[in-house]
Amino acid sequence: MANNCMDAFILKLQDVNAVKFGEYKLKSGLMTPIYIDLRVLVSHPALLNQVSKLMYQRAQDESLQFDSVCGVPYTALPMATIICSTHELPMLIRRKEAKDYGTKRLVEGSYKEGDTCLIIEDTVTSGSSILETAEVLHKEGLKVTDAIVLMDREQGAVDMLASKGIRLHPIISMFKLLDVLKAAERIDAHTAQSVRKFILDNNTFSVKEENGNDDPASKKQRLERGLELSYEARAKLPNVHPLASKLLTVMAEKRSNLCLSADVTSGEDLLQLADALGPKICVLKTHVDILKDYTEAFSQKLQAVAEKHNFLIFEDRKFADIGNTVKHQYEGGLYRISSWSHIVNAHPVPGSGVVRGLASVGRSLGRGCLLIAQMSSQGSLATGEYTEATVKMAEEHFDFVIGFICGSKITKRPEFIHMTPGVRMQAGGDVLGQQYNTPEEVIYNKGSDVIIVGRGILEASDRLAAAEAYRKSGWEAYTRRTGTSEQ
Ligand code: S5P
Repeated sequence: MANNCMDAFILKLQDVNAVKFGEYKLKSGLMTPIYIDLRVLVSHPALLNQVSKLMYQRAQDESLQFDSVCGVPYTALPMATIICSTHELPMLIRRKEAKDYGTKRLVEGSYKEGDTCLIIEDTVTSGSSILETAEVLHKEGLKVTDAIVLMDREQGAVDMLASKGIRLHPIISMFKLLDVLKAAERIDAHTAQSVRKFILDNNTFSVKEENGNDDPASKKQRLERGLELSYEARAKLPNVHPLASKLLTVMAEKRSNLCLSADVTSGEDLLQLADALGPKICVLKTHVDILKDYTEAFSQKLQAVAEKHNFLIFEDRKFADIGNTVKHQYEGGLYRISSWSHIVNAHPVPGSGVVRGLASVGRSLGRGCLLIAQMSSQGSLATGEYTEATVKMAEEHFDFVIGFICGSKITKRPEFIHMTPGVRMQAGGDVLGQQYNTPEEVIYNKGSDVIIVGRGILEASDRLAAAEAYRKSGWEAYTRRTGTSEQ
């Protein structure tokens, strides 16, 4: 939906009193300065139709696969009904209590074990109502991978449900709602600010549970940025790609979010570097086409060093052609990249064919791809809508895309890994347009996951000491950001 249509829709919700400001009690007992009451929508059929249309559209946009739809009782029941009736989809009804006569079923409708059910909800705070419904469906042998909600109060539901293996797709978020109402002068700046503060101060998802630490000082900062799961917790998410899971596990085990950009020009130098610095890194990044003496024996030795030191190999090939061409470039030629590199990257500029071409070679080998969503170089064209479209492309190909090359965190989805180049202890740049940020800035402030460091280490007189300094700096920024403690 275009932005102005969405804005008009939000204003209509307020017109029918579905958004109220004042002092209201939430299901949890907590008092809130804003209350979303979508029960009134049954009295406004045109609006109810519009909600159902938005929800179905979202399912289409996300290419969600499901066998049936279930609305969380009661407010979302008519929404699910309209979606299912309009598109002739099977619906399930979850009873709140089993009848004490007849079949005593908790879920009405026909289904078979292993079917996937899409959950529809009107508003979420913590996500507990969706979880309750999902648990009832699970007991019946159904799978729940996704839920669509009209209004997300942004108080922890996305992260809580993600930790349970359910992706939540909100149509409107609290902050968006506040922005629209304020821009239309329906609320004043003070009200918008006090609601924002309330939301940030009242995140319902316990960080303690996930990370074993609940330091309130850093908690506020984490909440402001969107809650953070530890690398270990992310490695265990049900929808995480096996290679991303492996990388997150390596990072946690080695206490390293450092990727060495091994930009040297001889194979022998590269192998020595990999062996010497291997213990400090989670990924070793190569540009195989700058080696003057590449041989297949080199790639075999590199794989042996990677196994010895437990790091992943990332060939920074930056594929950028049509699917059929990149398929050959990835699989064949002199380098046969797919045979030795765990990770490759691609520019999304050709459209999704580039990912599909690479995936046709790499998926069955368990390889993964990073999409280049932003670049560190001055004047890069990869910004704004291009970056947003890149995230969407990644979401559509999450069976092969494991994350992004980017300057900062660009998606809240914890399954994706953000890797950032242009990192040096001293911010600045080079004469050819490279721009540098510090590890602290990239990991702590910009919320990225992995620092990619080349010359910061390669030009140091003691490369091992430099690698350790970058590892330590990146790791400390991560532990501070997530509230996990450095032991
Ligand atoms: O936007 C980017 C993307 C990449 S992958 N900017 C980059 O600098 N890179 C790569 O990261 C670049 O090709 C080089 O290998 C490394 C940065 O090297 P450094 O020496 O400037 O740290």
